[in-house]
Amino acid sequence: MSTVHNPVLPGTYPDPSVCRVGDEYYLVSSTFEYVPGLPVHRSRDLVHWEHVGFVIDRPGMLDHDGVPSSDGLYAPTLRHHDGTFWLVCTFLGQREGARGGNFVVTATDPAGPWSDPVWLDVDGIDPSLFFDDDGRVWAHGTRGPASPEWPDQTEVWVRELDPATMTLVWPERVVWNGAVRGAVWAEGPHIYRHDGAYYLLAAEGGTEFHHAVCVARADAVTGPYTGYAGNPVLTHRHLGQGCDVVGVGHADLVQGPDGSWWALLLAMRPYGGLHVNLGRETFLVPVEWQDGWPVFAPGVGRVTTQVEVPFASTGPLGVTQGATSGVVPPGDPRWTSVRGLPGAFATPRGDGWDVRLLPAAPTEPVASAFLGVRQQHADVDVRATVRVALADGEDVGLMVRQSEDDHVRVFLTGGPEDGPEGAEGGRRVVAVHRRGGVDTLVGEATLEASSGSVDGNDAGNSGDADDTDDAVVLAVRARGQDYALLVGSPRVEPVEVAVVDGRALESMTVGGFVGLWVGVFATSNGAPTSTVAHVERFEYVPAC
Ligand code: 6LW
Repeated sequence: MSTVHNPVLPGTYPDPSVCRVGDEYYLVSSTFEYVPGLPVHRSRDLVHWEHVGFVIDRPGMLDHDGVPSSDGLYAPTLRHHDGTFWLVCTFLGQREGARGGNFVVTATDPAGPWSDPVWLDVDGIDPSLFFDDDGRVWAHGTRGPASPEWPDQTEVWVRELDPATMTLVWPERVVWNGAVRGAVWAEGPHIYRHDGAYYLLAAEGGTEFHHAVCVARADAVTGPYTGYAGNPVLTHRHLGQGCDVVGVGHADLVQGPDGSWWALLLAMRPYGGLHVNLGRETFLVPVEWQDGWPVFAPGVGRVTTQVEVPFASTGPLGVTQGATSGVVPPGDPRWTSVRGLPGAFATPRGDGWDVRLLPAAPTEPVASAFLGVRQQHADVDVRATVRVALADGEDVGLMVRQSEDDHVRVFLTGGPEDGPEGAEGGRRVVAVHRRGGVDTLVGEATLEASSGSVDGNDAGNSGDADDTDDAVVLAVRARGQDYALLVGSPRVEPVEVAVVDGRALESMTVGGFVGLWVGVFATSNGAPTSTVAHVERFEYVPAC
């Protein structure tokens, strides 16, 4: 018996969907406005997950420009049938005139390449596929409202998909609208066949504190489905806000290598109160069939941060599992940008990147120059060394990002005295906390170019090493809900410019579906520019 750590994918990896092919498992999760989109992970034991590729990784597959934060790619389902991987997903919030809605893509290798999206003629979110024994394909998904007097409840539909034409075939059947009258948001539906019956697993209660997993059973794939008297089969809402794991739901089922049953699902680990800076993470939970119904976490009844997995290997955890510490090199699968692929503005150089400033600012819902990684640990140090000669009005720095409207930035800003000739009066570093779309200056510092020393107005201390290099080190030190923003140089240990309360950044406070990302941003704030920032040694170092 082997005890492993849960979540098996820490940080923002929500709405997990998993399928088994021989000895291997493949898992996908939602990525919203972040690209490349829909990471694919592979495992042999459901515990150790290795990133193998992305589903949405080519320019032109989807147009994320203008997609609001926490819209974009929602709740993919991954299935394998007859040598082909199938993925259905929702793409939300696109600009008027751009394509969106529910789509299907296929691949023979889940690492890619994936086909271009084929759009399905159906509203709503959270599509899924079920392949019947006789080769028929049954699409299902959720949409709302189920009825006018019940506006927050959604309903689950089932329709056949013709795989030859990739079109949905009538008739449609509505098979589910929640286990309990008054429940909200029946979503994340998946149909399975087990012991001759069809099972519909669906979340409800909303993807926050009241999240739950429910199940219904039918003799035919199109129903009628009868809800289990013991619903919900899993929730943590009754455990209260002090529980170490909250918001349990959106499960997908799979059989382990030994034939046992497991669920991959999303949940959150709050800290500093009911605050979920790490987002909705992927957890592993044992499932047992008893009297024709699934029992989640038998004998325990809840999702734990340690789980017994008899077949778990002892191999190292993957990079995206938060197991590595140090420089995040180009090519690392953790790198993501916002609404546009990294290649649109960044080129690998050494252990870092040349980042071309874009006129788009990180405060706009468009593709801006942001290159970052998920925050996967409550206590973490992130730092990067930046070399750049900025023109007036240009900014390059680090950002702890929830969205364009809610984030913190610590950055070098180009003033009249900056620029290629160097700074007479020093270079300005500014710390800004943006709340609800409004910037507030929370700290400032001046870097003496000739000495490398830091004179911070908030920090109350300054470095004084001799350093003629113009490199600047920007850093974020997260300790629970305290996010310190720091500035220094390669020779002078960074000093604090400001400390921001992380509770003001996470989704329970500001809304949205994602955890935090930490990364580099580079903007000319609307002006034409040819400035390139060299970003070296971007480090992500968990502090415990
Ligand atoms: C997703 C829905 C949900 O579409 O959150 O947890 C939404 N459930 O099923 C976005 O991730």
